[in-house]
Amino acid sequence: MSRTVFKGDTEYFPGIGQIQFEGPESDNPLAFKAYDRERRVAGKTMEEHLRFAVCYWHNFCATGADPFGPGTRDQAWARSSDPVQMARKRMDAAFEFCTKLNVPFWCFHDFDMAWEGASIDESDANIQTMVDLANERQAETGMKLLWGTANLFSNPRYMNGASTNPSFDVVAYAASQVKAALDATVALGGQNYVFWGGREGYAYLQNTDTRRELQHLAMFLDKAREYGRSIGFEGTFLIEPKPMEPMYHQYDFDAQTVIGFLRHHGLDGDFKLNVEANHATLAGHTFAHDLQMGADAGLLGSIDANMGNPQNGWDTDQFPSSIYDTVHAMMVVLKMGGIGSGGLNFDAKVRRESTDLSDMFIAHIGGMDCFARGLIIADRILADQRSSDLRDGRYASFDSGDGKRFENGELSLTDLRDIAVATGEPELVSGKQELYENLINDYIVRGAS
Ligand code: XUL
Ligand code: CO
Repeated sequence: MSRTVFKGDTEYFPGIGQIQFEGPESDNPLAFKAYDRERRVAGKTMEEHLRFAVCYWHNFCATGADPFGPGTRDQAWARSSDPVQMARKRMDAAFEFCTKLNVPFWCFHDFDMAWEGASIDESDANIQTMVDLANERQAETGMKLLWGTANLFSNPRYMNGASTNPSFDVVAYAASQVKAALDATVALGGQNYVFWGGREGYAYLQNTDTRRELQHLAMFLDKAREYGRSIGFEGTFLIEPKPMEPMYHQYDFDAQTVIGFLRHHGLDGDFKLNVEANHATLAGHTFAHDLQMGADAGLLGSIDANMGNPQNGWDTDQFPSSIYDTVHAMMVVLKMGGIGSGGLNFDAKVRRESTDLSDMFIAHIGGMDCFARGLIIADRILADQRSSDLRDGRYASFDSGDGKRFENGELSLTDLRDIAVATGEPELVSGKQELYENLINDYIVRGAS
């Protein structure tokens, strides 16, 4: 279903209509070359597979400021000294942008959608005002909420963490924000709720009781789950791993760390992972690695789609432009049977130097086409018998006989020794990595038409 383009009092992206699919031969920078919403791939439309979302913070709040200089973007919706007016304009700009791009979903933090008041009650009222407006906008346009979250990292009170803060007062304050953000997410029909533990970690080990902080984190998540379920939230809670930045060391380091934590604390029935590409690479993994760890555990819930810069280790949050990476990502997603109620949220920002309003469209179109190509190519690779033979064939010795008995736990260490003695030196079997790499490149070069 197509979204109705939102028309407010002001048009914030004049001269740009709803983005259309024009195909691979088009040279129109404001058209999709590969993302054809209704095209069916592996039994579903592209829109159903990819479930794209636009994020509020990088597009409608950030200005392009960096530690060395101020913002570079001239955004008409940000020209107001009154926070109420500004929040309303921002929401109009967001719904105009999302519906012109024709993505099905959006995502927000409490205080990028609304603004923080002088007290908790005031903040809650501000959020309520914006939730009411967002509900109207969703009804008018057909947009849906992929997830909501609370910003528990920007306010100075969270400098030592939110739920892992050494001060109980801060933990309680963080809870007030999560409660309001959960209420907002439910009111907007959000399908997921995200926890990114930005400052849940530490800067210095000797002044930190890591054991206690991790217990507090688990307790906090448990209470959020309890509250969410009590108000009728039926969606998935998501933890977004990231190893560092802003903290020196963050607790939700990577997919495997979070999986172990969730299982240890009995949270894995309600919580899954929101894997972000640039966070996986910051942890020293590939994007596909963290996706695979999540998928193997049955805990891959959603994706923050972006990419880092290979020349440095920062979280540069660039738009995905590597087809090689999206092919590998979509192979994981297709093999696990789809992303479920999650989606692909572009947690990405245009470069500080990209100052035209149209650059936001161009960036999203590029990211969407990149994942659409990844989807089509991944589906073709998986349909090629050689790709499964290459992998499954390597484990064939476990499919029957003693290998199968080992998998079933029927062989002791002594049994294994006896088998080794009888068999002698194992044969060397090639891993065929280069053959697999060539196969993938062959499909990438053939394109996604
Ligand atoms: C920060 C980040 C966040 C989360 C939501 O690196 O990725 O924007 O996605 O808090
Ligand atoms: Co993110």
